Amino acid sequence: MLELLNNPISTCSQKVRLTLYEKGLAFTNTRIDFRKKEHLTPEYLALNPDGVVPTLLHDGQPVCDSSVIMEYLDEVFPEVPLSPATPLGRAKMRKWLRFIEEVPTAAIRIPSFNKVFIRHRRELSEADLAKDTEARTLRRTFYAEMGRHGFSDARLDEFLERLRETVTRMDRALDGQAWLCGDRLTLADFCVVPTIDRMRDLGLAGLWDGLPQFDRWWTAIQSRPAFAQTYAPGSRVSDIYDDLKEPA
Ligand SMILES: N[C@@H](CCC(=O)N[C@@H](CS)C(=O)NCC(=O)O)C(=O)O
Repeated sequence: MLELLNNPISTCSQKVRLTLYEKGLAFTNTRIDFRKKEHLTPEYLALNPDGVVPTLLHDGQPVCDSSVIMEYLDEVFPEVPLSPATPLGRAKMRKWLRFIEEVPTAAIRIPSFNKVFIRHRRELSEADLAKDTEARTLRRTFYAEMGRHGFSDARLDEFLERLRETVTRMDRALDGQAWLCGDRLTLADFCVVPTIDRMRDLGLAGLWDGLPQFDRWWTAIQSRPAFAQTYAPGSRVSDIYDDLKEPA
């Protein structure tokens, strides 16, 4: 029995949903509500001490961290494999996973918070703002730097540069092969999809202008049924915040 504690618009949750759907695994999709701070309750923290989503419950046992969950699912349910067949191939995939976690996954948070999530902090009193920062077990420094007004333009530029570096690196890797790790779709491809989708949702698709191999990959991955299932209505920030919708 699989249950995914997650949130529709969370990019880390989307990585795991892509994996579950691609592998055709049945699971209970349980929503954790950020506005109600359900990820910071003692019950949730007992499962995931970092106070972040997603958490997978497999027969009641928690598995945390989205990339770990992806690898766990691929190991426990090997039908529809999403890892290369050889140790060297898997090492290369894990290199992509670590790069994606360290660089683009961290970088996309800055434009996401500046453009979208900061609005919820602007409304808070000084005392509540301090309390909100203090409650973030894993990310107090990040929230403190963001404050009530968001990250500085210099910080934003630094992180947009990292996103551009990511798509450029992907474009080079995809020259002559269908997917990031060769001819087989792997967890590495799914790991980066939510960052790319969020970039587009925030109006940052211009960052991959002039990258034809990347464009081909992006078209191919969006045509997978797992992509449509993962991005059901309500899964993008533009589904929720009217000012982010594209003009009709
Ligand atoms: N390394 C963790 C990070 C998870 C993470 O940062 N989740 C975000 C949503 S994508 C979250 O729960 N944020 C809650 C918060 O900032 O309070 C993973 O990959 O699962």
